[in-house]
Amino acid sequence: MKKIKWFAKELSPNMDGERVRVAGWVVRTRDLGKIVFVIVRDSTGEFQLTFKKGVVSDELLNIAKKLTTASAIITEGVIRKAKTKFGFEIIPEKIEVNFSATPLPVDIIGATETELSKRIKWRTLDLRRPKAVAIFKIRSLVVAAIREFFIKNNFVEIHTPSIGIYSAEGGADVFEVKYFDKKAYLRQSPQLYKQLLVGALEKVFEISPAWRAEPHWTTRHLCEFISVDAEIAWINGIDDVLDVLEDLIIYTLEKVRKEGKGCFETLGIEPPNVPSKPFPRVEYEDAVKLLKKAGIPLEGKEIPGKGEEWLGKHIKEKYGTDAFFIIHFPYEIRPFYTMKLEKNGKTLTKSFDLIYRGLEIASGAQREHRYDVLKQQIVEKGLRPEAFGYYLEAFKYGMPPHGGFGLGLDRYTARILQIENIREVILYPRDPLTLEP
Ligand code: AMO
Repeated sequence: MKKIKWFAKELSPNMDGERVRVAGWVVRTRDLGKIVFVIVRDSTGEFQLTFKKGVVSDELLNIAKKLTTASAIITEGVIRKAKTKFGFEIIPEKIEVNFSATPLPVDIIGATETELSKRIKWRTLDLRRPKAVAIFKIRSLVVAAIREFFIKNNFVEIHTPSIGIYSAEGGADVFEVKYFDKKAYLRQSPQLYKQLLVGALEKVFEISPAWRAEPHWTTRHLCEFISVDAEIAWINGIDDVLDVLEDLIIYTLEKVRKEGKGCFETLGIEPPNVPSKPFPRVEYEDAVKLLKKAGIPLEGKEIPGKGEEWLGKHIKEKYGTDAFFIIHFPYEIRPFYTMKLEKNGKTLTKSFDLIYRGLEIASGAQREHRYDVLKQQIVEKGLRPEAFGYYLEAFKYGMPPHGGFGLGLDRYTARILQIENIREVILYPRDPLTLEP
């Protein structure tokens, strides 16, 4: 590939005398009359341009004097060893500038951070801060690790429709879209399609957006998120799925620790520890008992965010680990496609949630693969079998026992980075009030 420019992190004093093409955004200028120093930042670091009267043309010196913070600048020049904090400077021979307006709507230089909602509005500018860059480099690394893990383990990457007529996770929080003269929905997850595909491809994964019309305001729910979905055929029970999810978490955290070192340093935080297998498993009923004792009420039968947080601390104290599973949720609070588990006279499910650093980051189950039982469960949940058309019909033709999980990429990344609000790790978050930019 042709080199368009040198990145800041590639430059060094050892390149003394070399001609380079560099580019970035002006951080600040220091004008001493006959000499102007300009600090420039790109997505990898900073360097200094030195404009000295007599060394550079007067035309270049005059442009340097007018540079505003955040102006885009491309320079061709020569590297010289110098007593700067970089150990070198660049003497420009040619520059090209796209001047930035002033004042800037967000602070990209100072120590103070502009409030989040404003920074998101001005994301392009916000991303010129090294800390913001570090967040999205880690996010990119997490996705790379996830994809690498699945491919290494013989999963097939799939792309399934975002628009359809099925509502997989329950009707209330689904976005309706106009599809020519029909009513359609934005998918809440690729759930039903990944199940259909595991009926032939055996091990599949998808990394794609999902939409939930969640009207509530929290730091962990958004209307659009990236779901990492996996589905596996021929399983013997949820243990086979938990095993894959454990390996996925370990693989990603190991890679992030190794390759994300510089980013964690920029952010001033410790890279995450890698939990060891097996992650503790807590029965839903035991989790509920613990929460009751701690005085934390449930939301119906659902474990609330506060409960996950409390359980996270409890498990950390007891087992010293950041990750654990809650297993066997009641059938009442799991979707129709989940396989039931009759236990102690109660109808539970072969399901689980993965809690990491006090937050549910993934959820999954063994699915019901027997046509008659599946159809019955659709009816039990108050849904119409006809509404599931070809999805349901496919189960007449030899579906294997299968199971899988959906992992929220945004929540996982936020927790790796010890960030409370998932909006910080999403470039352009969508919540009930935010459609732009
Ligand atoms: P569930 O609805 O629990 O399960 O979602 C799976 C994971 O996706 C993330 N998540 C969200 N992230 C941000 N904002 C939201 N509004 C949001 N909703 C969910 C969470 C959650 O753990 N089909 C099943 C998965 C499966 O069984 O395979 C499903 O969608 O991290």
